[in-house]
Amino acid sequence: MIPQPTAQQALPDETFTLQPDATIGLTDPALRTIADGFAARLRRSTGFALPVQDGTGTITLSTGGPESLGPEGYELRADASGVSITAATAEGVFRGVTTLRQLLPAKAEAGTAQDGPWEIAGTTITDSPRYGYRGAMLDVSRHFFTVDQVKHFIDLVSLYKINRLHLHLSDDQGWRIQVDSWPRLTEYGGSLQVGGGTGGAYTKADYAEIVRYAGEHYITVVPEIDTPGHTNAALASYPELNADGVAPKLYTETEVGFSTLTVGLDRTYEFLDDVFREVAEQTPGDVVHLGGDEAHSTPHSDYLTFVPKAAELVVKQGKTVMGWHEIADGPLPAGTIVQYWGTEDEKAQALAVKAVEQGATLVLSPANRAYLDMKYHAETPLGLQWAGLVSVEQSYSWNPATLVPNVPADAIHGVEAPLWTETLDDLEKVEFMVFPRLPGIAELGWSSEDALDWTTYKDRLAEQAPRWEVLGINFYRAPEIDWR
Ligand code: TNX
Repeated sequence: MIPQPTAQQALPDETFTLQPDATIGLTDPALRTIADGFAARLRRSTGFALPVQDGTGTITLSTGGPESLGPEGYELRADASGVSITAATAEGVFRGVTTLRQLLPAKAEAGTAQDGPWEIAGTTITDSPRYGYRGAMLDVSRHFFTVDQVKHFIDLVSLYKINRLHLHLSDDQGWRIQVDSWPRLTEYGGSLQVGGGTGGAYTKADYAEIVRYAGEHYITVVPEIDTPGHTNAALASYPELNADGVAPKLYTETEVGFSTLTVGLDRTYEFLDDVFREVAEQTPGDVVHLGGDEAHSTPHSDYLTFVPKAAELVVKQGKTVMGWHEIADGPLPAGTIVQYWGTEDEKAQALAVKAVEQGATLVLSPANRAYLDMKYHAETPLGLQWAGLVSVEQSYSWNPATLVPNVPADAIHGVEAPLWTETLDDLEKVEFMVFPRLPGIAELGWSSEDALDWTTYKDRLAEQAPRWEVLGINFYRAPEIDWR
C-alpha cells in the first residue's frame, strides 16, 4: 500500500470476498457521489450490479468517525462480513475509499469485466496524513494540456491521496486562463507553446470543470500566475505592459529569466488587480500562487518593491499568498506559503529560514528530489537535468522535517511534486515522468516519519505496477525496483 497507513493490523482468520449480490451502503447522503463513483468503477471490472443504498451495505461508508483523525483521517475494517469505512468528514471517507481500491486485486481497476475472486485479506486500518498539503503541479504553459488531459492527471495523482493540484497557468510560452478584462492574454498570448505548435487556453467554463472534477477527488486547485518574471506571453499580448511600450514577440523556446513585468508602471498593478480578481473568483480554495521565481531580468530592488504590491493584490481578494522561495527576501503577508525548490544550496536555504522567521510555512519541492521533470538517468529520453539526475531512490529518500537546516518541523506545511513540461507534450510522456516517482513524494507527505524506509518502500512500489498496467499507465520500469 502507498502511502503506508499510520496503523494497519491483519485479521488473520478473516477474508472479505465481494460477491455478485454485494451492495454499497451510505449512512450520510453527503457520501452519495463518493459511493456512486466507487460503485461505477467496481461495476466495470466485476460486472456486479453493486446497487448504492441508504444505510448499511456489504461495503458501508459512514461519517461520524473520530474528529481526532482530522479532516482526511479514516478507519477501515475488512472482515468476512463486509467492509466499513468511517471518517469525520466526506473527505476522510474518500481517502479511505482510495485505500480500499488498493486493498482490492489490481484487476478491480480494469475498465472491462474480469474474473474474480474479489478478495481482501482481513484487516483494520487507522490512518491520517502527516501533512495537510500534498501537491502535484502541472505546467500547462510550456505545453498546453486540455481539460480531459488535466482530468486524467487528477485521476493519476488522486490514487496516492494527493490533495492539491497546482496549475502553472502562465509563463513565457503561453497564458492559459481566460481573463475577461484582458482577452488578448489567451487569444494571442495562449496561441502557441514550446516548439511553436498550437497552444490553447481554458475558458472560464473549462476551468470551472477542472476545479469541479478536482473537487470531486477532494483536490483543491492552486492556480499560479507567475510574476514578475516568466511573463513574456502577457507582455507580448499587451504593449502597454512594457517599459518601452513595445510588445515582444511570442516565445516558444525554453530559456528562463529574460522577461519581466514593469515594476515602476501603474498599469502593471491595474493588470494584476484584474487578473488576481478574476482568477480568485474562480478559486474555491484559499490559495493563489503568484510565482516569483527566477526573475533574473528584474533588478533586485525592483523585485523587492514588486512582491509586496503583488501579494497585497492577492490578499485583497481574500486569498492566502503562495510563491516560490525567492519571494521570502522581502516582507510577506501573514500566513504566506513559501514553496522551496532549492537543491541544498545555502542561498535557497537562507530564504527558507527567512520565510519561516516571518511566520510563513513551507511547501517543500526540492528540485533534486521532488521535480518530476528531472531525468531518471543520463539516457532518459525526456526531461531536464539542471538539478541533477533523480532516481526513484533519490526522490524518495529524504525527510521533509529535516530537509532545510534551521527550520523547525512545525513550519513544514507539506510537500509538492512539480512537473514542468518543456519536454513533455502528451500524457504518455507525462505518465513516464510521474510514475514511479510521484507515489514516493505522496508517501513523504502522508505517512509517518517512522514508516519511511527505502528498502520496504521499494517492495511496496513494485506491488503497484500491476495496477498501473491495468490502468494503462506508461510508467518507467526503473531498474532499481524489483518489478514483479
Ligand atoms: C525552473 S524552479 C523553473 C521553471 C522551469 C524548471 C525546469 C522554478 C520555480 N522555475 O521555470 O520550468 O526549472 O525544471
